[in-house]
Amino acid sequence: MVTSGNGRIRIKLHIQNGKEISSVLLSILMARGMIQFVLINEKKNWSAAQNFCQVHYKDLVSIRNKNENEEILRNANGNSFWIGLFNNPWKWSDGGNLTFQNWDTNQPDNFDRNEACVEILKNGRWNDNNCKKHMNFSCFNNPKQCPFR
Ligand SMILES: [Ca+2]
Repeated sequence: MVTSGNGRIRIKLHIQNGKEISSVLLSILMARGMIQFVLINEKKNWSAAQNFCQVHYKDLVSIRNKNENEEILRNANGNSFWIGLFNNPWKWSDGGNLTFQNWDTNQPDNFDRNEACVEILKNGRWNDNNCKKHMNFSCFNNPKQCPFR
């Protein structure tokens, strides 16, 4: 579903298969800088999600401020999903600086010393989790490449 508002295009799209025509359309829109974030409704472990985003988009999503945190949450369907934050010390998959953090209460806890990847919960807060866990994830394009800003 594509809706426009405030001169921007928001997309809420459920991709069951990355090869569907819908994801091609999405790639074009993202390449043109018309949208920034997309939630992939396909469950993968963190590394597979990272790879998928790097192949089909730019990378797993980075969140640099509160506005971006809310923006990507808006498309989330009330489910938690992987974001591009990993390892300790924490860093973003796209190499960006960690300028904003939004951990949930008592997180990150590195539970069982086995949590090196980060999900965003439905309340918008972050939790470190086991990288092997399969869940939805969010990819983004590079705003610097956006010709319309
Ligand atoms: Ca945790």
